[in-house]
Amino acid sequence: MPRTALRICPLCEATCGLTLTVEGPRVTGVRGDKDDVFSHGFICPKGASFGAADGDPDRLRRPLVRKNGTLEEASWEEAFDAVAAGIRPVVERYGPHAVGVVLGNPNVHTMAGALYPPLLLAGLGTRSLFTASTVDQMPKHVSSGLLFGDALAIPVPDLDRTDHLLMLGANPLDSNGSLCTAPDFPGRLKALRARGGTLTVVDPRRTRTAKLADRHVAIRPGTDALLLAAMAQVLFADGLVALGGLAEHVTGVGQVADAVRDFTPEAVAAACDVPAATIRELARELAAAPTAAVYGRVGASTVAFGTLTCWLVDVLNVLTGNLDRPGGAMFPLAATDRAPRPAGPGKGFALGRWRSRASGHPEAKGELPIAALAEEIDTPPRADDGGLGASPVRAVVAVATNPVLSAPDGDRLDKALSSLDFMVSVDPYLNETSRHAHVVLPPPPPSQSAHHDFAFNAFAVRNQVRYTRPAVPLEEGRMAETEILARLVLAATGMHGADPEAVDDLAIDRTLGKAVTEPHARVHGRDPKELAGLLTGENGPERRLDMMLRLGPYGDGFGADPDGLGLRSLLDHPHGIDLGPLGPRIPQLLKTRSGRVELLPEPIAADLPRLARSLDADPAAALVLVGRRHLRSNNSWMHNVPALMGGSNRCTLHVHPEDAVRLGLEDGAHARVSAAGGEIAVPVEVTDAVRPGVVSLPHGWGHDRPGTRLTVAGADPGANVNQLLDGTLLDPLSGTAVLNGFPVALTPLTSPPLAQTR
Ligand SMILES: Nc1nc2c(c(=O)[nH]1)N[C@H]1C(S)=C(S)[C@@H](COP(=O)(O)OP(=O)(O)OC[C@H]3O[C@@H](n4cnc5c(=O)[nH]c(N)nc54)[C@H](O)[C@@H]3O)O[C@H]1N2
Ligand SMILES: Nc1nc2c(c(=O)[nH]1)N[C@H]1C(S)=C(S)[C@@H](COP(=O)(O)OP(=O)(O)OC[C@H]3O[C@@H](n4cnc5c(=O)[nH]c(N)nc54)[C@H](O)[C@@H]3O)O[C@H]1N2
Ligand code: SF4
Ligand SMILES: [Mo]
Repeated sequence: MPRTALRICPLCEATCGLTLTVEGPRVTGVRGDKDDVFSHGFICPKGASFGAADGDPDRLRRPLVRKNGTLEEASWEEAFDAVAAGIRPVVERYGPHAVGVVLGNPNVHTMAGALYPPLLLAGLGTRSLFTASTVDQMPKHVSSGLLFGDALAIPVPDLDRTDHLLMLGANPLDSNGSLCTAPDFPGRLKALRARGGTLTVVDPRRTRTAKLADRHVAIRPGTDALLLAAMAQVLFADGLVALGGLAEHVTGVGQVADAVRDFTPEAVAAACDVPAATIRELARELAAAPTAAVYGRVGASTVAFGTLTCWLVDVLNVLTGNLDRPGGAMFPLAATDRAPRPAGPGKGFALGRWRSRASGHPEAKGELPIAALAEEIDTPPRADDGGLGASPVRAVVAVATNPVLSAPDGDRLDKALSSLDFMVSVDPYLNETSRHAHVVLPPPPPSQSAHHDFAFNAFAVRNQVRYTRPAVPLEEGRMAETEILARLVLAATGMHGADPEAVDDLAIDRTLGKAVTEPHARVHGRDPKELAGLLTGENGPERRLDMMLRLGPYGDGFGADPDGLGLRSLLDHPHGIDLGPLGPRIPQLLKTRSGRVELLPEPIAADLPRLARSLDADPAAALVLVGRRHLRSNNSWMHNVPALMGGSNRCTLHVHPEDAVRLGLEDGAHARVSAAGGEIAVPVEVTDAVRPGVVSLPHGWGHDRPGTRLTVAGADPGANVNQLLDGTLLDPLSGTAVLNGFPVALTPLTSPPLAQTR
């Protein structure tokens, strides 16, 4: 008999509630959960294929262990024995930093990914951490760290109440939103316009989002920082700066005025290819709107001036008095966040506490650039020590990551990974990256995992909380991903064989032990053992969720507020609990040394001359490439779901008709694209959806490497855009790869390539 079960969708940041139809172990139907307190029944085509993705026959069911060079199915016991035997000797011989930890995007979509990697890193003591953040949002973390003293304090547009939204480098109609969790983003944008608000989209492509907007500004890629600096200049010059209630909590406004003085609209217009009059209008509209929010995403982040752009986004929010007020850019408060502490100075945010070995890249938020992972493996030991010891990375722990496709220069990384002493991948697929592992530990499909959004509730446009237990019981022979990661922590840190619940107990002891010492905490002075004994839940992860909820801002404080939240409340409300619209959080949220918003932090000021120098370049000289996402895609790992493939979801190069004529390229024919890191051959699609001088290619393709098990993806592999990059082009403050707006050259190919040139 079919039954239904609820599951929060893990396939993008919108976190829609799904109602699954389940027959035996299979998900046979998917609908939007109309009772979900946040998504109200919304579902997109990707969510609708949850069942197909969940039941993909290529998903691994058993661990794989390399024996005599080939990966073979093995028992879990054998697999973890191999992990312990592989990692410990590397730690003992070369030191902890010789173990690289690589964490990919799906970690923010699983409970396991939120709960265990911090323990793995602490237990290993390694500083060799590489994550998807440095091909994504690290510039925003750095900007927030410097401005607010907290790299995780990222304001989101108050989408449902704002009168004016200025969006740069984001295409939520296809991505469904990012660092702005909002189920039915398209509907919310339509509602904004229906209530008389305005939407401006800045994007070199006329995206589906741009088509919905009141105004589309087709900027030249990589120049948003100039545009935003000029808008700030106009606000100062026209006397439009009005911080409102924020004024007493902000320092450095005068310094920002000085810093942007020369970035007049006239000075930047040619570089941005946006008329000076338009830039003035954008600034004046922003200042005049009753409430407004500036929001930038991937196209404003993975660019040469990523951190400056992200900083300027919030500078404009501050200067117009829109930061932290309803209808502006606000800070969510998630149920598992730490309860707000009293306002006052904090520890601030430091950059560059250690450096990568090969190129000396400074760490940011404890991470090294993932673009430098290959060279951290293949560069010989050196005496020059930036704080990581002399040894290169010799072992890799990879969780939910496919950097061979998602990071620059996959060919070099491919070789580097195959040279490691040891590699373990926690991944459901044997793909371009996991094929190099000595051990592959496959998590169960999402229907068999519990879910709570530790990450995305902190970026949600409405405060709410939801939890779903596994929709389908764990199949025989499978292991929950939480248990896989707990055992991995034990195996990697010299405690192989201990009870995995010990890992959760350790986390609980540490957190409660600290909480009871904090003077403002509601559990101050209580006995941590007593508190631990009060926790409920069927397993370690549930008890940890219960603990975080009870200590959190809406929690019961372990009895202090009997009406407050705990795990029990979530189980009693399977469609979630609405915690209301976003509220002001300044000054309590600020953790800078001054206790204020520090509007012109020193590292930002030091990077501004580089921005000024960019004005000297000939803006029209180069043809540049930008990315794009398709509604039915998800980075590199969903090309194996037949229902999502085909149609317009293809790896084609968008070329403007004028450029096509100039370069002799024809629609449907192939072109060779070359750049610093290599060259690829791709079919051309001539379209005026890209502006002249810009071509666009999606990422996550290039499924043509041997030794993978991706039947559907392998049949239509596409080409890996990141092969065009050599890994040296980074935003210097954040170590984030420049994936948008880098120069390329195109030549027509007379016949389609037989195989990709690598
Ligand atoms: N050129 C270019 N490159 C880009 C981008 C771009 O815009 N342009 N975007 C960048 C961005 S924003 C990101 S976030 C990165 C993403 O890059 P990655 O972090 O590498 O993420 P994915 O490519 O999505 O690969 C995810 C891996 O996790 C596995 N996986 C899926 N579900 C689970 C699960 O439940 N548990 C575990 N353990 N594993 C799972 C998949 O099989 C796959 O191997 O790519 C970046 N690369
Ligand atoms: N369907 C689908 N949804 C996804 C994903 C997916 O792969 N597929 N990936 C998920 C992930 S990991 C993330 S991080 C989010 C990303 O979410 P978004 O940031 O909304 O995603 P993108 O579609 O990459 O939008 C970036 C836009 O920036 C534009 N752009 C490029 N360069 C510039 C520039 O210099 N200036 C300006 N102003 N614009 C520029 C591009 O043309 C593009 O339209 O999406 C998530 N959701
Ligand atoms: S919008 Fe995102 S979360 Fe919602 S159904 Fe689609 S993929 Fe899932
Ligand atoms: Mo991302």
